[in-house]
Amino acid sequence: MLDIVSETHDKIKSMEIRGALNIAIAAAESLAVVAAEASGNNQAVQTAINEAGEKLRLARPTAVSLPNTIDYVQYLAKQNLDQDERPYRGQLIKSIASFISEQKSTLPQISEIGARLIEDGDTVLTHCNSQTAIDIIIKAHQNGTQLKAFCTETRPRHQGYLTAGQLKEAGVDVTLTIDSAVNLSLKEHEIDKVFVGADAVLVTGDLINKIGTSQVSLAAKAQGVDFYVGAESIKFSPQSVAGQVIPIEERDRAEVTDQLPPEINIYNPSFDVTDHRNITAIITEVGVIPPQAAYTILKEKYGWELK
Ligand code: RI2
Repeated sequence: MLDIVSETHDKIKSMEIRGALNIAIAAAESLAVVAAEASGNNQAVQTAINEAGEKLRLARPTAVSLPNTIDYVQYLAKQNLDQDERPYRGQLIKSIASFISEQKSTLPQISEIGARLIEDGDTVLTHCNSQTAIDIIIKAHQNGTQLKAFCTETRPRHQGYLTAGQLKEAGVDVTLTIDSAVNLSLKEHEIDKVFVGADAVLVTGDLINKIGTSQVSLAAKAQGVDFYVGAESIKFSPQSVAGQVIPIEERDRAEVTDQLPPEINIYNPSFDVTDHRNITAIITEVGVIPPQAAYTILKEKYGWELK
């Protein structure tokens, strides 16, 4: 196994590389290196891609951008195996490169579309550290929309600190609050809209995202606050069409505390499921859709896989 594959696996697992889109891009980049460096004939290249993909797949279980990327590259590697070696390898590397640039282009497209949902005078709230949600808020600010932002601390890894820093750096008026103050913040600070990212969007339109997202959605629903999800199509789950359940990652107890004796049980789930009925709309690179239309995106983008 090439070093880059083990390194990428370890960086995703330890969350040095994190955020669902970043994970997808990093996996595709390391598979491109495998395609370029594997020795032997086309069959050997395909085997190397398959093995590397299976290793990367184990890094984290919940964000479907990772298996979607691996499945797609493995699908590409299966094509044209009977071609001469040079065109086969060249085409494979080129196709992975165009997949990567397509993924990179989705962020500006979503921020452009999402920013139109923020109006002058709005106060918005975001949870965790989603580049997609952050870019929507920053784009609205750059467009000249007068807005204020709230972000949650996001226990246990405090990824909200990163969000606060990124929004501040972009010149956004940002306030950080503790996770348990979301309900009060929505009311006391007259928050108009919530924007979050996605680790997986299911065929039902339900959302899997950082732990606490579902509670934010419940509070937003109770107070009539719009709840938007920014999600590239790479985060939609074709496996969910077949009824497959996405595992919720549980992480180390030390993320929560190392102050308690080991006989005290700790439950540290990294994600939760937000019911589609609490979601106003999902902002994708192909437009804003109601959560119930998730299957349309899946059919359009994953026809190759759903067949
Ligand atoms: P972007 C993150 O998971 C958060 O749950 C975030 O909302 C989601 O990925 C999407 O992130 P983690 O990797 O792709 O921090 O929008 O566990 O950056």
